[in-house]
Order: sequence, then C-alpha cells, then structure tokens
Amino acid sequence: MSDYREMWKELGLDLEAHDQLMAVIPQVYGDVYLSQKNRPEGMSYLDFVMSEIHGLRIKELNDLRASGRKVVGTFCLYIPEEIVLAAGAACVGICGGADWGSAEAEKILPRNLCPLIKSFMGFKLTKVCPYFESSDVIVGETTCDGKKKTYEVLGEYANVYVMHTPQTKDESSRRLWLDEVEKFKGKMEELTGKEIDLVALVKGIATVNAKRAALKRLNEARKVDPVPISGKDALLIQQVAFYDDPARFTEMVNKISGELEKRIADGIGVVKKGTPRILVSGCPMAIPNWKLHHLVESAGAVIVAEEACIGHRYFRDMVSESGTEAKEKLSAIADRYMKLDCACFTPNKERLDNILNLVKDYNVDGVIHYSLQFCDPFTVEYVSVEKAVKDAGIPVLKIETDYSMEDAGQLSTRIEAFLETIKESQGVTL
Ligand code: BJ8
Repeated sequence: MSDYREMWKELGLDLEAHDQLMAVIPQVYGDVYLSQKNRPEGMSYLDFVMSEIHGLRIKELNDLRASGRKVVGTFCLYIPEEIVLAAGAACVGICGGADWGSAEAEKILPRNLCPLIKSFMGFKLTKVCPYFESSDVIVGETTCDGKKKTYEVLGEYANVYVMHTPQTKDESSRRLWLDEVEKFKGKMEELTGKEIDLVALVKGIATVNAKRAALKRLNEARKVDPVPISGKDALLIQQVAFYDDPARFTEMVNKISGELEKRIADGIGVVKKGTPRILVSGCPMAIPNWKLHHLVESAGAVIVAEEACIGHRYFRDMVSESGTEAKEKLSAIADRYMKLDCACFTPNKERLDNILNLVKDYNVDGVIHYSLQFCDPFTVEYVSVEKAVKDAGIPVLKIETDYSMEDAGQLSTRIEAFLETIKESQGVTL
C-alpha cells in the first residue's frame, strides 16, 4: 500500500487518519472472511479487490481522470448507472458502511440520524475515503428526509447534484421521473463534454444489464441446499459490484458462478444440508458492514438472499433493450428504475410481494428484518413486512442496529434464540 501514498496525498486524504483506518480493515477482514472454511476458489479475486480497495482501483480511477474522463459518486440505487457509463464516466458507490468519522459528522448533524448518513458525512469530513475524493460529482437523491437534507450540507464540502425521486408510482410520478432522467443525461453531458447518443446508451444499458445478469446467476446458486457459497461471501460480491470496473466484475462473477454450479453438481456446500436458511430484508449494507451476516452465520445458520439494495433490489430488474431511438432508451431506463421497491415509496406493496417470492424461491426458513437505527422508512415498513411474513407461516425477527459492535453480544443471543425457534418448529439440527 505504501506505493499509493503520493496518490492519496494528491487526492487530499488525511494520511494519518487514513493510515489508522487502513490498519483496522485487514484485521476485520481476516476475522470475518479469511476465517471461513471451504470458500469457493474464485473468492480469491474478491480478497485481492479488498486488499487493493484504496489502492489499485483508485489508481485506475486516477488514470481514467488523467485521460480526461470523469468519476461519478453515488449513494443510492436510483442513480442510473447506464447513463453515467454512456457519458464515458465511471460510477462508484461511496463508502457509508462504517462508523469511522461519525463523531465528526455529529458535530454538524443531529446525533439521532441514520448511521449510513453519518457514515458518509464522516468519511467526507475526516478525508479518509479516496472514492469520495476521486469523484468529480456526487449524485444524491430525494429519497428519505435524512439524506435529502444532508445533501444540502454536503454541498458545502463537495460538488453535489441531486436527482428528485418520486414517492409514488402513478403516471404523473413516472413523468416527473422521466424528466429527472433526461435532466440527469444533460448533467452528465455537461460534466463530461460528451454527447450521449443512441450508441452510447445501448452500450451503457448492455454493460449494466450484463452485470445484473451475472449477479442473478450467482444468486441462483444460493437456491440450492446445501448452499455452495456463504451469505458473507455473496454479500461481499454484491458490495463490490458498486466499486469495480463493470466488465471485469461481470467476468469474475460469471467465473465464480461457474464454480458454484460445479459445486452444486458435485453436491458440495459450505454448510451441511438442512442448515437453517435465512432471508435478510431491509436497509442496505454498504462495505464494510458485514456485522449481521457474520453474527448469523457464526450462530450456525446461512443467509441465502438479501432483499435489499445490496442484494436483489439491485439486480432483479433489467432495462429493456428494445427500442431504436435514444428517447426510447431513456424511457426504458426510467421504467426500470420506477420498479425499485425502496421503503421511501408509498404505498409499497411490491416489496411485500417480492419478499414473499424470495421466501418461496430460496426455500427460506426464517426472515430477519434489518433496519438501521433512525431509518424511519424501513423501521415503519416493518409493520407490514412482519404481518405478510407471519401470515405466510414464516418466523420473522426484527433487528434495529447501527455500525458499532456494542450490541453484538445482545444480537447474538437474540439470533440464537430465533434459530432455536426455527429448529424446534422444523426439527432442524444446528
Ligand atoms: S433505494 S434503500 S439506497 S434510499 S438507511 S439513508 S433510507 S434513513 S439507504 Fe437507500 Fe436508495 Fe432506498 Fe436503496 Fe435513509 Fe434509511 Fe438511512 Fe437509507
């Protein structure tokens, strides 16, 4: 990593604080990931990516910027990656999964704000995130109140552009959203100096569709019992989807899926057949938030699907590749993003249907609903999720937490009790 110090300095990182952060990550990664047994060989690519997450990938982005291209940082699934790519720019998800810098964020933001928001503000204020510092523009969105108001504050520290996301899915909301998508295209053209034509849109859509298809294929393998990949490894792959070069990532995920399909054919699993299968539903888990997956899998269950933005919500729907005019392509992009079932929408019945479909398709034994503290949309929507899941005869556990490990012991106890309930009701041996 020492070779990158000059690059980090030029980006404006606080080297001392960054050194402290980089000293913590390998230890955590070793404990959570490298301690696992029987991992697919293809995970060595992810280990490499993680070891270079502030190194090689940032250098690639730096080289890209030196060649005149741009980097666009985002926080939300509503930002159309296809358009960013069509403008010849790179799209990266910004760090928001650790409480590093949250104390600094609390000096200007309320304490009772979602940890994800405090996390990204903390990363910006403490200057330890090279993705933030490499971004030519940060694209926010008006989803939850906490984020939309924080972008106003963030605008004092970074170049911020905000997309206005609708709250409902009726025809007037769809028109508003299409207008936002068209404005975003204009913004990307202005940023990059490149006109986004039909050819560029076709290519951008194909690239992102291929990435989503690769993640879909990977997740198909998780339907099988015994499951050939741990929930922790699958989560990591889905997190890296937001950072890596899309074409390379797609190729590597397809390679891992091939290995998983071979494992399935050979009857090889990472856990024994009959291990309780858990669906996690709720708030996104940005890197390096591996807390819940680690606790659940350490307790003897396996997570087989994530009904979340870092999970099925990201890859479930494709952009239609039909249409022969740029206008039709933009309309197809708008339509695909209107299908997202984030809890910021009301009403949001599709999310309940999607959860129940996952329960069935992945042969789920129990659902853990995960919400970050002070996240009103997901915490309140739990009321409907609990009813729908219980009505389907599936046990459900509600977890509300933050990024600290202070409640790890208490959460482990609750998770173990939950798994015990599943075991008793189904005669599963842990
Ligand atoms: S599409 S889930 S990425 S908004 S956890 S900041 S909602 S208070 S992250 Fe999200 Fe887009 Fe929706 Fe997905 Fe607010 Fe809740 Fe915090 Fe959240």
